[in-house]
Amino acid sequence: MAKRPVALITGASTGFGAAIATRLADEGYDLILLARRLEKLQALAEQLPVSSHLIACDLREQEAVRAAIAAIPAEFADIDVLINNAGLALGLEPAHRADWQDWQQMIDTNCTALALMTRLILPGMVERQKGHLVMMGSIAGAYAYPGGNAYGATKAFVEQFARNLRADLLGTGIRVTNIEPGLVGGSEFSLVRFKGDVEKAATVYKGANALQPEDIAESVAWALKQPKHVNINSIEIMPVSQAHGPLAIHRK
Ligand code: 8X3
Repeated sequence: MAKRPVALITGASTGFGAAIATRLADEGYDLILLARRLEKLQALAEQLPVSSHLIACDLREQEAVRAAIAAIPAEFADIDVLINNAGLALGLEPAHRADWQDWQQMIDTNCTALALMTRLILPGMVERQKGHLVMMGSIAGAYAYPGGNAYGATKAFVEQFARNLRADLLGTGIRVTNIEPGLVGGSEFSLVRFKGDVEKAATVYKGANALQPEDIAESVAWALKQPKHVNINSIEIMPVSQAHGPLAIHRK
């Protein structure tokens, strides 16, 4: 029997990550699921009808990440797809009032950890001359909004990193796609952003008919299943209820 392709998904325990895991299991992938919370990963893996290897670690602990990647069992080691999904937004304060620790954590997770995962997984893909890197960007990487400050900047890093990877990987057959979602409910995104304030988080989605994590998983699955000569550079996706705003002008 042909070996099933392997996808490694970061931030796999909830939200986009869990939806992508579920969708890729349907698409015939075996899975490496990485997140901080082992119980959540176990609960997810139990529901999926595929082989999975679980990695419980904090992506900001670089030595632990390196060790976990080096210890991936042989049957999962030839990774076909890396879904760099883990990331977070913290706070919506204007830059001069923002919490420095929040900025640090977003940069460490959204930029540094994403770059480290890419750097660790890429050599094997290049050796095998195949693979697909999927980055979880955001519309916040392209469009400014009040309070988006460091979060949007981390996603701009992701967008340009994906473009530059394509430049480096030309001729290798490896594909790179940046997914750029707008408003998506049904995940812990706003709960994390507002530090557990359930009411504030719910307000973000009220009456908006926001996208759901399954919509993002659908975009990922579509990009992955394009013919091998097709690279989807980016997918910007919003709910119908969301649109770009006008540029702001302050008048006296
Ligand atoms: C999530 C989209 O608009 O909340 O990355 O920044 S937004």
